[in-house]
Parts: sequence; C-alpha cells; structure tokens
Amino acid sequence: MSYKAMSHRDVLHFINGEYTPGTSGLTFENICPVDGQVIGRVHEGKRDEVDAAVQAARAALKGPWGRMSMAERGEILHRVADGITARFDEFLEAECLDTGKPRSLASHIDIPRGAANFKIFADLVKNVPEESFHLATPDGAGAQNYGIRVPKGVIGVISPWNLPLLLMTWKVGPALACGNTVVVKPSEETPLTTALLGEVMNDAGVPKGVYNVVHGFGPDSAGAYLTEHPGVDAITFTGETRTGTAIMKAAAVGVRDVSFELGGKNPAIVFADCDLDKAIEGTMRSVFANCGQVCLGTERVFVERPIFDEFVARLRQGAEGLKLGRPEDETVNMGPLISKEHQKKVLGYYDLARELGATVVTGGGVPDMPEDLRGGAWVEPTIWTGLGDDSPIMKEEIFGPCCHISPFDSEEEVIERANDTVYGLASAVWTENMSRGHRVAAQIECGICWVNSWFLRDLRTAFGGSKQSGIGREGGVHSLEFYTELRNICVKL
Ligand code: NAD
Ligand code: 6OD
Repeated sequence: MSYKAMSHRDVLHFINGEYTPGTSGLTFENICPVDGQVIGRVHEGKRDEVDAAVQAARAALKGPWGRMSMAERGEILHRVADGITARFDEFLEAECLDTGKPRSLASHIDIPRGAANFKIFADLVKNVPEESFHLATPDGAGAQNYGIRVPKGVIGVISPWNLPLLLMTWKVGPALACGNTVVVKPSEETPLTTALLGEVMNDAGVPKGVYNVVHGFGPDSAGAYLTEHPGVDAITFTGETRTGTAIMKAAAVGVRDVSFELGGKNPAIVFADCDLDKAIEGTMRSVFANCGQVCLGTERVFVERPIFDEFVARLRQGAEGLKLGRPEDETVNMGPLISKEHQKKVLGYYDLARELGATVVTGGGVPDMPEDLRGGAWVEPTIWTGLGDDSPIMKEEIFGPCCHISPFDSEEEVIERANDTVYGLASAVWTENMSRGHRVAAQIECGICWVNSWFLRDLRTAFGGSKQSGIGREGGVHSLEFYTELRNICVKL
C-alpha cells in the first residue's frame, strides 16, 4: 500500500520495504496540537513487529546493501535526499500536521536539514582516511598494520518529537552511509514524516530491509522492545535524560553501544559590551523558536547588570510581538506545544514560578486563542525574573517558550553560575570583545557554545552533550565512531 493512499489517516509500520499494519491489532490516535483534532490512527508495534523489522534489517545487512560499494550507497543516499526535496510540500504538510509548527520554520529548518543529512554523510564517509602503522620486528622484515572500518550492524534509532525528520535523519543518514541497516521508532507524537520516508527510500532504490519503521510508545511498546532486542547491535537515541537512563539499562544486556543526545538547561550569557540588537534577536530565537521545544534552546539568561533592565524590556517587547496561530499562516511565528500532556507540564512550571515568587515579566498562562484553536496545546511566551539559581525553574528542563533572566556582575561569577547544572548541551555568549568570547566559551561545560549566534550548524563538527546531556559525539567524522567499528589488520612482512 502506498503511503499516499493512506493520506495520513492510517499510519502503518514500514518493514522490509512494505507498509504493514503489523499483527498487534492495536492503534492509537494521532492528534494535531494546533486544534486537538484527530488526524489519523497509528498502528502500535509490539514484540512481533519489532522482531519482524529487526529480522528484515539483519537480512539486509547480508543482502545487496552489505555487498554494495560505498560509492553506490552514496549515490542511493543522494537520491533519498533528492526524493525528500522533490516531495518537499508533502513532508512539510506532514511535519506541520504532527507538530503544529509554523510552515515558515519547518520549510527553513526541518525539511531541508532532513534532506541534507543524507547528502552530507554520503559524501563524508568517502573521504575519511584509514590509519596505517609500520611495526619493526626482530627479524628486520617488519609488519604492517592497517585499520578497516566495518558497519556496526543493525542500529536501533529512537527519535523525539521536537524536530522529527531532522533528528531522525541526523542518525539514519550516517548509519546508512556507513553501511548499517536501521529500525526506527519515531516518537508516538510525530509518526508521519518517518513513515513517509519509507516511500522515498523505495523510490530511491534502497534495498528492502535497510530502512524499517515501527511505531509505538516507549515502555511496554515498540521503543522498549527495540532497545531490548538482541538482534540490535547499537542504539542511538535522542530524547529526555530519564529515558536515556532506561535505554542504557536495556543496552547493558548484550553490552551494546549507545549514542545519546539528551536534555539541557542551556544558558545564554549577555555581556554589557554585546551588540544588543543581535543579542535580542538571537535570544528571541533561542528561547521561543519551535515554541521553546529545541534541546539547544535557552532557558537561563544571564545579563550583565548595566544592561539588565533594557535587555528585559526589549525581550519582553519581542515576546509580546510574537504571533501565535496556524502553521499555514505566513505571519505566524509561534505554534503550539506538541501535546496537551506537554502543555500541562509547561503550565505546571508557569504556576510553580509564580508560587516561588518570580516576577512574571510577560506571559505565564494560556493565550486567548480563536474558537477554532482552543482545543490546541497553546501557551504564552513567558519571561521571569527574580528567582535564585537554586530554584527548580533554574534547574529543571521545561522545554517550553520561556526563560528566566538574572543579572550578573563579573565574568568569573557568570561562568560559575552557567555551569551550575547537571546538564551541558549548549550555550550562547553575546559580546563584541572577542578575547572574552573565546575565553568564556572555552570554560562553559557543554557540547557546543555559540558566540554571537545560536543554532548555526556546520554538520562537519562534533555535536553532543556534556554531563547528563549525552554520551558520544555525532556529526562529521565523529559519527563514524559510533556507526562503524574500527578493526586492525596486522600483516607480518
Ligand atoms: P522522550 O525521551 O520522552 O521520548 C523520545 C523517544 O523515546 C520517543 O520515541 C519515545 O517513545 C521513546 N521512549 C520513551 N521511553 C522509552 C523507553 N523506556 N525505551 C525506549 N524508548 C522510549 O523525549 P521527547 O519528549 O520525545 O523529546 C524531548 C526531550 O528530548 C527533551 O528532553 C529534549 O531536551 C530532548 N532532546 C535532546 C536533543 C539533543 O540533541 N540533545 C535533541 C532533541 C530533543
Ligand atoms: O542540528 C543538529 O544536528 C541537531 N542534532 C539538533 C538538535 C536539536 C535539538 O532539538
């Protein structure tokens, strides 16, 4: 059955190159967060569906995919990228239906990056040198060592809902470029683009069983069964730190490798010598883009005292100027949260901040939306001041369109406060003094620090989290660390 024929109503698994409802007989609703409408039913995979997908993936490793040259695989992955681009509007519609995010955002970030993730890794793997060492031996003839990289095998990919296509392909792209096969479990909130990609894979000539998708939830569902499956050689996961802990326990059985991109509580540090226009523009994006549901987003803003009041006033003005509404409205720059459940969580933090005595600079509740959107998961863009660094608002990841702004007085003080978190994913530093920019960036304990920008991505660079924000690095050649196994061959001469 073609995915097109399903027209988003019935979302099926994609196993061994075919769409299938599986055998569990279970389905769950796919709800659009814009208005709460049910947009389709998703088939839930249990052990049998995961088992079928893993078997297909194992068989494909030995099939044409495993025997293909790197160059041939690369050509096919270029066709996958071109296939996404050719069906740009369908991917855009599917992503916006699932997430409610503005089309203007998804058409600039989610869908183009979804395509780019295949091209960049297809090209990159061809240019990575293998190591070679000559060893002197007592007989004088010596020995030659050289490394070869082989695929890890079947990779279990567990992806989140905030940037569904972008984050799933960020893992599937390098996994396939390195010759692995995959079983993907997309978030239950956002199954559509992962499902649609199956058709693109078939059209591009990706052999059956290389790309498999099983839908479902985490515990007692497709997610847990996939991570527990002994036929899965390694697991790459993006999501909450707590979920990462559960997956790591599952991966321990069979001593399987993991790559984790987890939560954050990212700081932005704004020095008085910054270009304030740029700092406001960048912080507006880092706090409110994607309704605050970006793992790299800022939730703690530290502003040097001489510009504190002006910064707060201008960020407030920006937040109050955001227009909330339907994805297709080109004047809209903020959508809803992903679900009613997540709305409840974020509103819980809005209430908590008020109870703890925060000054609510703006927002703090549910916006008054037009009648047809009232069933959606809307929250107001929110800014607080006045809380201490030990407050849960400053410690826990909220993952909504909100931030707390605190003043600071010295560079040393702000570095210590920025690092006072169990997380270490990303940070942003705003200063026109570049000596300070380099100095401070190097002292922030996180995987990526932007100086005078935010979410400016070069896909050749290492990406990942420090502390409880992740394990391992993906991106560029670093992806090969996880998606291949390096073996050494020693030849006595
Ligand atoms: P989540 O952890 O709730 O879910 C992520 C995925 O894991 C989903 O597919 C879910 O079904 C699955 N899952 C849940 N429990 C599981 C289990 N026990 N076993 C196997 N699979 C399981 O995360 P989310 O709510 O989808 O995404 C938001 C979180 O992701 C935030 O914490 C955010 O910071 C983080 N995130 C991190 C990055 C990064 O690059 N570091 C990127 C995006 C999102
Ligand atoms: O840009 C990327 O490669 C990436 N992994 C971004 C993660 C964003 C988190 O929401």
